[in-house]
Amino acid sequence: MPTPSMEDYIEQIYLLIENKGYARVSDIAEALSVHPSSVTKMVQKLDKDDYLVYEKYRGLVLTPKGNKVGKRLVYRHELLEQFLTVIGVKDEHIYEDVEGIEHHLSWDSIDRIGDLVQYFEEDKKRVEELRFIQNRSE
Ligand SMILES: [Mn+2]
Repeated sequence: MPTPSMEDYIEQIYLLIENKGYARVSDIAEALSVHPSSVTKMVQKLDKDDYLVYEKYRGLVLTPKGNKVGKRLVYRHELLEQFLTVIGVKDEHIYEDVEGIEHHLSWDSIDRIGDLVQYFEEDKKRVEELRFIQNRSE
């Protein structure tokens, strides 16, 4: 199991490769607001644990294991953003709150939150009912 910090790196590397086609140490450092030397250290660890390989000309490439984990982590992040949005959390809090909780929930909780998001998405009246309660108690 990757640690929370490893998860942050795998998630960002996956996103960079998906959006730009490659992930450079400098891009990862910028995305995570850390020093490039920390990135190099973590990349070595992730290489050792078989999440990625460092190839001389292509740079960082996720292994099938790294790719699978990265996809799951990005899904989890997006699901939690949807969840906070549907329950009415203000946009300005969403990203930071997701970053704060995403590593600390079991996949059981993630899947149950997924059920709840689906419950609200299947019938928009349910969202309106929730907003009604929220406005009433304000
Ligand atoms: Mn995240």
